[in-house]
Amino acid sequence: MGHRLGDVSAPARLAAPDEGIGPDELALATRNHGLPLEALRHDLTPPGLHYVLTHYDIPYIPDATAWQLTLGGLVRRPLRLDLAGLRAFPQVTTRVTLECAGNGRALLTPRPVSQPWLVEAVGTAEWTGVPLRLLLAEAGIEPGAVDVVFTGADHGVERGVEQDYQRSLSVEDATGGEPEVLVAYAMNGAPLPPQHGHPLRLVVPGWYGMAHVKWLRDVSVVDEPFTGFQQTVAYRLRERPEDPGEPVTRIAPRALLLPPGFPDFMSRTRVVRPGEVPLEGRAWSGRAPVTRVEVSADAGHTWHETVLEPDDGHRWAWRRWRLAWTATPGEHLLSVRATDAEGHSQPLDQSWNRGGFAGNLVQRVPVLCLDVDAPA
Ligand SMILES: Nc1nc2c(c(=O)[nH]1)N[C@H]1C(S)=C(S)[C@@H](COP(=O)(O)O)O[C@H]1N2
Ligand SMILES: [Mo]
Repeated sequence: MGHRLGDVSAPARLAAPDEGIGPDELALATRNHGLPLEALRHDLTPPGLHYVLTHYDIPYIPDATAWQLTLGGLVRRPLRLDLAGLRAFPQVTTRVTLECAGNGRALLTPRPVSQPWLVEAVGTAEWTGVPLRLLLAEAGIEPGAVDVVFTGADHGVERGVEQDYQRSLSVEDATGGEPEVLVAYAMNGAPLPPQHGHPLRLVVPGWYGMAHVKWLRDVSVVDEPFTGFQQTVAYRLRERPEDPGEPVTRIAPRALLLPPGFPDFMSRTRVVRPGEVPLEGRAWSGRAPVTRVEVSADAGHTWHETVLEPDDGHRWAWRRWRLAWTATPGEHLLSVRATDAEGHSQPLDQSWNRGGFAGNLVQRVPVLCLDVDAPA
């Protein structure tokens, strides 16, 4: 018998009531990183500031020209394509706001022990690549196809299950064209950086991050529902370990505030001077376009409608919003919430699930307005 790497049937751990962030969560938080919120100012997130989440190791791919993407399973003509072969297909560029399904997890009670995000697991990039449906049309999907399985080159073990990182989409979601799923080879006009999937990744606009398989090496069409770990064990919304749970899919609406003023180093409290303080931020939803963003300066008692900028055709990207706020000396708690065209909005009290997935609690930003002159 080899060493045991965990109990396959054991659910993910929940933190005890007063348990602080431990070394295991800290180890994840130093490998993965969030968007520094001041970077909400950029329409397109500079790649080094885009959040990163990687379950296992970032694969070492020194020579992208040797990379091969295989497309097989239930298809008439299995394909093997290198980057030059992929570039021969029509190319599409889509601006996409990507958010980790675990965003907000560390604010939950009890806290699911995993990557401890607060609100910053987000970024927006322009992804360029081949529409997946064109590759599948070239391969020719056979009758009886159910799911399309995507495999990354990274390998690891998770709760006792050794695996390649794998996720699936239904044939309908993979080929429907709305949103257009991409096999992407460029991010903001440059080859993908190592941490974002170099040289190839899947991009599924509007879906939480787990669907966007990085270091994509294989696409397989299968005739039964895919039951891989990341599909049926992780990334389910369940309150009890034994629940089958609903799958995590599209991004719930969220708005974030570009932090006003300047920060206190440790508490991150924002410091502003009295008078008009321009507030701005971003809002997005993978379910339907964002139609409204509101700000509260009194902990959610009264809400003020902000001015939402047009999306300029970037349906899958965040939109900027703005509001002028008059700060008075003292402590304030700013809150912001988004609502989309289907009426989905953000809760003031977060519902809970064991994985800490798909949360979208309103952001709360403590601000201290100081009525003193700035130091020289
Ligand atoms: N192969 C592979 N793809 C992956 C992951 C991974 O660990 N391995 N993590 C997923 C998760 S959970 C998220 S949130 C996004 C993060 O994408 P980013 O690091 O480019 O922001 O990648 C997804 N794709
Ligand atoms: Mo994620």
